[in-house]
Amino acid sequence: MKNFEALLNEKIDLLPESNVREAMRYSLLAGGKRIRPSMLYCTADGYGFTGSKIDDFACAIEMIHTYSLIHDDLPAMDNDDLRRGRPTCHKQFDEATAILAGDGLLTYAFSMACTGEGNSDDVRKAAAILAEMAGSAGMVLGQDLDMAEERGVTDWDALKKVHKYKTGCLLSAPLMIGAQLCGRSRSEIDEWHNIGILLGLAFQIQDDILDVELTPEEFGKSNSDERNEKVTSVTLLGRENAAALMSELYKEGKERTAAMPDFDGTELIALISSMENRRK
Ligand code: GRG
Repeated sequence: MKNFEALLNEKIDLLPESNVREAMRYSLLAGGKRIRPSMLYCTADGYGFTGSKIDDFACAIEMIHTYSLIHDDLPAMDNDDLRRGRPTCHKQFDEATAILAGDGLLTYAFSMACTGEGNSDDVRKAAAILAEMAGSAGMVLGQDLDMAEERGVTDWDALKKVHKYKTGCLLSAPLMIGAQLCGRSRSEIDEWHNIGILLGLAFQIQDDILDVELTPEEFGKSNSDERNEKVTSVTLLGRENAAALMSELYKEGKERTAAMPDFDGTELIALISSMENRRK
């Protein structure tokens, strides 16, 4: 991960010079935590696998994540001003450029996943996993449910479903893709999917807690939940119960990671522990 920032920058450099390219670079290189690519590197490492296809997918996942943040911040969605400690893409550039920057990152991600070293069946299947987890059976569905939730869903089961798709799917993707690139079985990939959904729920609950505990400056993003009168795990369960559930979910995620066959979970479990301790 040491050179990951440089790698992302090099990938952007390969695109033709343009305003939209610089908007893509602006949001991509604004200092995110890089949790999803880290999860992919740790998963591949746990299976003893290296190779440039891991780098391609790591960049692809981070680009898709960044596109989702850019679009989520738009006035038509959460209408936020601050992201990763800086003005959001549409504030720094303009709305049209921010939409295009998101589109550019999303499409470039699939170009990277599908080109470069190797064209094996595992690479094709890994690209299909990425599409499923990011698209309208995954994160996009979650965003749609989230907007419907603003129009009236108020119970915990409905909110859990939002988080499963909106947050969980893009945390499942690196685990599933890592396993797929290592040629693991469908049943193991399904278990990684489940582990990612658990971790996604824990991560989202933590986000809800941090959203009320931290100032926007400390958190690096606008606290728009309250402004948008959003139902969250904290408003539905209370802060203490939410925190207890978060810890339980992280614990289960680590236990199920440790139980994966032929997998050395040391690095991934350490990463999950660092996620659990995050304060931004
Ligand atoms: C617009 C299709 C579309 C989807 C948007 C990602 C998303 C879905 C919305 C962003 C708001 C949100 C609370 C998402 C839940 C996932 C989450 C906590 C994202 C933030 O991820 P971090 O903390 O961010 O990894 P950094 O900036 O560190 O990369």
